Amino acid sequence: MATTLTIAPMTRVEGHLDVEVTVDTIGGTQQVTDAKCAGAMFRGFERILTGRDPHDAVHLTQRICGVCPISHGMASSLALEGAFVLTPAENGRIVRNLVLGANYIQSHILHFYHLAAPDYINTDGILDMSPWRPHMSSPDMVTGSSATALVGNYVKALAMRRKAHQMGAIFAGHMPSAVSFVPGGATKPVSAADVTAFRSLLTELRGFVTNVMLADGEALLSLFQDYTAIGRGCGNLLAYGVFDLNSAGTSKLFARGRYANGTFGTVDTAQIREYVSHSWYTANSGGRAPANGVTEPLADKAGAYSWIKAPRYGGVVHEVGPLARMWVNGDYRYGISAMDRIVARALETEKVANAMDGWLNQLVPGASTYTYKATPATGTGIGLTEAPRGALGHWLQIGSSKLTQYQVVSPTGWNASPMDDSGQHGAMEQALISTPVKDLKNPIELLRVVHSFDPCLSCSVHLVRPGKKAEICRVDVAAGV
Ligand code: NFE
Ligand code: MG
Repeated sequence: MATTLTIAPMTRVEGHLDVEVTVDTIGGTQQVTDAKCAGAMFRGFERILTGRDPHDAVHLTQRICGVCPISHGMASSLALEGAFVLTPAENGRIVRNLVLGANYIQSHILHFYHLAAPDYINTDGILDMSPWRPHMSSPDMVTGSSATALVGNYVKALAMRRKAHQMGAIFAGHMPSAVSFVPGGATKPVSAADVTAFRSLLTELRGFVTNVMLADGEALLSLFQDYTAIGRGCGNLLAYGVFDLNSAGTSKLFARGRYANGTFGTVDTAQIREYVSHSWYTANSGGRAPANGVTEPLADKAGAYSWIKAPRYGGVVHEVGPLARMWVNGDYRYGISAMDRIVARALETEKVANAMDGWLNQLVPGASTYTYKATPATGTGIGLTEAPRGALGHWLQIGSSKLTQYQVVSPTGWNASPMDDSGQHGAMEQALISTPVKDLKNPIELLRVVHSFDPCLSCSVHLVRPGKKAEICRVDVAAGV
């Protein structure tokens, strides 16, 4: 008999995510047979931006999210540089990469220790307190001295994240949102003392990532091998690429590319459309390329269940994120699964942190950090980058020197999207479907699969749905649905 499980809202994600799955027994295995992921909050940033001075976009879009603001600052800077026809100064390009790298390190440590690891640790008898209570438990969880060690690293990771923020703030002026980012580079002058201070924090963080986080990641991988076969999803991967290694953007630390139906391919942004048949937006908002996107909310729309639109590439569902980046770039090709996402993210942290040390050597203290150009009367720009959670794009148009159009397609929009007009489930929904669920009262498998994507709902729907009461960590088990 089919059972419906609702987790509303899902905890240990950024923002408001509701997950509803149907569980049934097929071939003797109790498993998920249908899944719906719903972004439960509308925010309207795209609408806020129109009519503004284009420079405002760098700062307003960073307020979309406190976890990945730097990526939004980077995407809007790149989009404005396209519209202004402006190439960033070398120092500015490097400074922005260093600040974004600091944000990657902070965000990936946050995901590994504070959002994902608790799904694998049983702290009974170790920590009977918040945030460890209430919690789901299962017999496969790490216990005893191994759990104590992981909890110790969880606490150390809090201090490491603070240091990553301090490091980024040296060139950002402020974290988590950067005040120094501008079209043309970054306004913070570079001094030799800045480079020394940054390197000192980076060296400490690199030690933690390599010696502690990667070791804990390897331990989880060996203990939870079954999760290399769980949560595969659509199997298609998309990366815009990130960390420009030259000011023309033709060389990147992570390449732009795609992997679909087992074949590698290039990325043509003309292939991207957002669909809304299952999202709370008007029909006029659907089937559009982001350059001409429309965001008209329509609460209570029949058949809709999310504030997230459904972005598709050539009509095909794609997953984005660290695994997609590492896969496309050739750094990680072991598999696509819940555990592969976690391991690829940890390995990516080390790769980015190591590259940052080299970028520090390329800074020229005292040299210009940005190139100024007056706002044009008209222009069009696309800013493609990678947030920690995956491919991020900003599309903008300028008319009469004001923003006339602004659209954001965020990583969690790709991963946590609802069904599209063809009825295809989003990447995370597909990853949930066929996930085994051993204990209906403790469906920990669902948390592990969802958390492997590191979803962020603040980024993906840019009013709380009236009449829908938020509840904390509720699991409804309604039989017979
Ligand atoms: Ni709010 Fe974000 C990242 C972006 S996820 S965390 O990383 O953009 O959609
Ligand atoms: Mg959008």
